[in-house]
Amino acid sequence: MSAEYPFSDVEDEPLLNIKAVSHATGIESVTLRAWERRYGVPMPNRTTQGYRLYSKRDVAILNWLKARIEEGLTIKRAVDLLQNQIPQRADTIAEQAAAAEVAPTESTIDSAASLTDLASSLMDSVHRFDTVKAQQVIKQAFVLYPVEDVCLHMLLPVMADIGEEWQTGQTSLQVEHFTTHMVRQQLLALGATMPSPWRPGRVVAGCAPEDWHEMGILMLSLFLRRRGWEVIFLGQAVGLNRLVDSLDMIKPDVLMLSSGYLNTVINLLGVGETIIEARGDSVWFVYGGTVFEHAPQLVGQLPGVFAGESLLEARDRIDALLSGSWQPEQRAHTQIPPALFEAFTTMKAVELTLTDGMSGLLMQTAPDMPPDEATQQARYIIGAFMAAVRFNLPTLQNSEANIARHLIVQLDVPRGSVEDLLKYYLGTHNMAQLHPFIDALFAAAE
Ligand code: B12
Repeated sequence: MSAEYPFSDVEDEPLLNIKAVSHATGIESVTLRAWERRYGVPMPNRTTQGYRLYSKRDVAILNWLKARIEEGLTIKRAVDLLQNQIPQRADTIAEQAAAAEVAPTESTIDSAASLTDLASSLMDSVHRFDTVKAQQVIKQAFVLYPVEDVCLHMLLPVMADIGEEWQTGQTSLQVEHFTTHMVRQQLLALGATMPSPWRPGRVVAGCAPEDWHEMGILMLSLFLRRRGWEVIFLGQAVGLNRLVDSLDMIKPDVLMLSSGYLNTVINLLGVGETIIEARGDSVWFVYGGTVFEHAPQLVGQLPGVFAGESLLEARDRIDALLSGSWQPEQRAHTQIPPALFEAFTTMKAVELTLTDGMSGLLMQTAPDMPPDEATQQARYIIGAFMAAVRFNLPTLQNSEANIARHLIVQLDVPRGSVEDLLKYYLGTHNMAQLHPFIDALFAAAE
C-alpha cells in the first residue's frame, strides 16, 4: 500500500541516523532538528531509544527543500510549497498552536521549559485541581515538543507517579481521576486538530472487552495518525457483540486491541479467534498492552500478531504491516489439552458462584475485610486462575500481572479450603488438571 504523491517512489525504510543525513544533504543536524520541530518536515522514525532514523525519501525531501532555498525561497515558503504537493505530512507547530488556541505570550511557562519542568508543573497543577494551568501546561508541551516525546517523557511519567502516589495512599483517587481526565481530554483534542489521513490504510483501535485502560492505545493511535494512517478510535472496553458487523462496515486493515491487566487479556483470545475465523487474512488482529510487560510469557500465546513491547515499537510494526513491508504469520492460538479446556469451560460457567465462594473464604480468613473488597479481590484471584488455565500457563499466577497473588499467603488462606471450594463447584474429575495451577497459586505468594 503506497501513497500516490511526489517522492512516493523513493524508499521510505528508516535507515539513516542524523549524522549520515547531515552528511548526505549538507544540512547541519541542528537545522534538521529545528525544521522537524517547527514545520514537522521531515518527520523521521525513531529507534526504541528515541534516536532519529531517516529514510531515503526523507533525504530526497530535504534535498528538494534545500534546492528551493538555494533558488531564494524561505524555508517556510518551501515547506508550504511541499505540503501543497504532498497531502499534509505532519501537524506543524504553528497548526497545533492555532488549533489548540495557545497564546504563548500569555503563558506563565518559560518557552524553553524542558519536558521535566513541564511534568513537574503538571504534577503541581493536578494536585491543586487547577484545570486552567494543567491544560495550559499540556498545550505548551505540544507546542514545544513532538507529540511522541510529550507522551512518553512528560505525560507518562506524570501518570505513573500519580498512579504510584494513589496506590501508596499519598494522593487521592480524585487526583488520579482528574489527571487521567486532563490527559485524555488534551490527547483527544490534539487528535481532532490533526490533518486528515493521507495514507491508504485504516486501523481500528481500542481496549479489550471489559478493559478501561485506554491511555496507551490512545497515544499509539495519535502516533499512527501522525504517520498518516487513518485510525478509528473506539476507546475503552470494546465488546465482542456485533464487532464483526462493525468491522464489515469499517473494513479496517488492522484491528488493534490492548489489555491492561490479566483479567481482561483472556477476552482478547475470544476476539482474536472470532475475527480470524470470520475474516481470515483480510484483517490483521494486533494485540498488546501493559499486561504483556507484567506477564511476558503471554507474548505469542494469542491469535494474531503481537504489537511489541513499547508504544514506539507497536507504531513501527503497525506502520510496517500497513505499508506492506512486514507480513508476519497470523499465529493461531496454541491449543491446550482437551481435559484442561473442559475444566476451563466448567469454571467459566460457574465463575460468579466461584467468586462468591472465594469472597466468603477471604472474609472467613480475615473477618475485618469489607465485603466489597473481598468480592473485588476474589474476582482478581478467580480471574487470574482462569487466565492461567485457559493459556495453560501456571506461572501466570506468579507474575506481577496477578494483582491478588500475595493476598492468599498474607491472609494465610488454607490450601485445603481453596481445594474444597474448587472441587465443590467443578467436580472431582477436573481437579487432577488443576493441581499445577493450585500449586502455582500457593507458590506465587511465597
Ligand atoms: C489511570 C489508571 C486507571 C484508570 C484508567 C482510565 C482510563 N481512561 O484509561 C481507571 C481508574 C479506570 C483504572 C481502573 C482499574 N485499574 Co488502573 N491504573 C491506572 C494508572 C494509575 C495509570 C495507567 C495509565 O493510564 N498510564 C499511562 C499509560 C500510557 O501508561 P501505562 O498504562 O503504564 O502503559 C505503558 C505500557 O504498558 C505501554 N502500553 C500501554 N498500552 C499499550 C498498548 C499497546 C498496543 C502497546 C504496545 C503498549 C502499551 O505503553 C505505556 C508506556 O510505556 C495505573 C497505575 C500506574 N502506575 O501505571 C493503574 C493500573 C494500571 N490499574 C490497575 C488495576 C488493577 C486497575 C483495576 C483492576 C482496579 C484498581 N486497582 O483500580 C481497574 C480495572 C478497570 C478495568 N475494568 O479495566 C493496576 C494493574 C496491575 C497489574 N499488575 O496488572 C495498575 C498498575 C495499578 C495497580 N498497581 O493497582 N485504572
